Amino acid sequence: MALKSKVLVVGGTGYLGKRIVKASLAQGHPTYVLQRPEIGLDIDKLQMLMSFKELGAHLIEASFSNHRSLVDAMKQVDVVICAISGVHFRSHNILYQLKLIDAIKEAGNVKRFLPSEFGMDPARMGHALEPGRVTFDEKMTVRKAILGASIPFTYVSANCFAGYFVGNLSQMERLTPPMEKVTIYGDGNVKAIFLNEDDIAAYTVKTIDDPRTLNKTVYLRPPENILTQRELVGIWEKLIGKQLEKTTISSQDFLASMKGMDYATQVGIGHFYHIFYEGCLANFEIGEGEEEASKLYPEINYTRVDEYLKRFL
Ligand code: NDP
Ligand code: GNU
Repeated sequence: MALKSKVLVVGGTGYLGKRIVKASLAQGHPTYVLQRPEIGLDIDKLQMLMSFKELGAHLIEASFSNHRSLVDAMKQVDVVICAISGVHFRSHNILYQLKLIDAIKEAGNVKRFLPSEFGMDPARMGHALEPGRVTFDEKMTVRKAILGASIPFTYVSANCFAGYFVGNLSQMERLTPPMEKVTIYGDGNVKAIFLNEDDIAAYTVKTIDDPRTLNKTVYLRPPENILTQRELVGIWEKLIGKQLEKTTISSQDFLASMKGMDYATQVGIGHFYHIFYEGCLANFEIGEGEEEASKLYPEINYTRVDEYLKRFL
C-alpha cells in the first residue's frame, strides 16, 4: 500500500473544514491544519485546533498575509485541501486562495490541490443571476490561476449541504423543519441533490490519492439523495405522520422577492432559484473527464435524507 499522502487543511476550523480534518485523520492521512495568527482571541477556533492535535493532527502556523509562511507550510505536505468560506456579506474570501496558489507554485512539491468549491459547479453557472453569481465568478478565477500555475487539482462539486437545505426542507432563512406550512418552489418537482456534510468530507478525502480524479471535477450524486422538493417534504411528513400545508411560489414571485433584500439574502435567492426552479444540479449528464463519487467509492455508506431528518424529531 503506497504511503498515505500528508494532507494540509486550510479553513480547518470551518463548517466543512472541521469535517475534512476529521475525515483525513479517519482515512489514515498524516493530517496538518493551518493555524492562522489572525484568529487572535477566537477561543472556539483555538480550542478546536487544540482538539485536532489531541486527535493526532499537526498544526502549521501561517498567515495569508505572509507569503513566506505559506510557502514553508506547503513544503511540509503532499496535498492541500482548502475549505475557506464562500460568500459572506461582500467578503471575497474565495480569492484569498490566489495567495495559496502562489505559495504552492513556489514550493513546487504539492501533488494535488483541492480549492474551496463544494457546491454548484461554477463552470456550469456562467448564466447565474446577480449578485449570487459572484460565488461562481470567484471560484472560476481561482480555477484559472490553478491552471495557469499547472497545479494538479481535483474540483469537488458537492451539491446541497444537508444543514442548509435538508433540515429546513429547503426553506430559506431557517435551519429547522416546519411543522405546519411549507413553501414549494414552482411545482416542486425539480430534482436537487442533498449531501450530509460528513459524507462530503469523506468523499473529498477519498479523491486525493486517486489517479482517476487527477485534474477532474468530481460530482457527488448519491442516488437515494437525488430528490425533488416534494419528495423531500414527503419524507418529513412520513416521519411526523402528518401532511404540511403547502403554498407554491412561482419563479417570477420568488425572484421578485429579491427586491429590497440585503446582499446575502439576494445571493441566497439566486442560488435557490438555480437549484429549485432551473434544476442546475441534476440537469446534465456527467461526461468525459468528469467523475461521480458514489460510483467511485461505493464503500461510503452515505447518510440518506430520512436518516438525516430524524435528528429533528
Ligand atoms: P465557513 O464560513 O465555515 O469558513 C471556513 C473557513 O474560512 C473559516 O473557518 C476560516 O478558516 C476561513 N476564513 C474565513 N474568513 C477568512 C479570512 N478573512 N482569511 C482567511 N481565512 C478565512 O465556510 P463553509 O464551510 O460554510 O464554506 C466552505 C465552502 O463550502 C465554500 O466554498 C462555500 O461556497 C461552500 N458551501 C457550500 C454549501 C452548499 O450547500 N453546497 C453550503 C455552504 C458552503 P480558519 O479555520 O483558518 O479560521
Ligand atoms: C449555499 C442559504 C441558505 C442562503 C451552493 C440563504 C454555494 C454553492 C448548492 O447562498 O452559504 O437558508 O451549491 O436563507 O455552490 C447559501 C449557501 C445557503 C446560499 C450557503 C451554497 C450552495 C453556496 C439559506 C438562506 C437556509
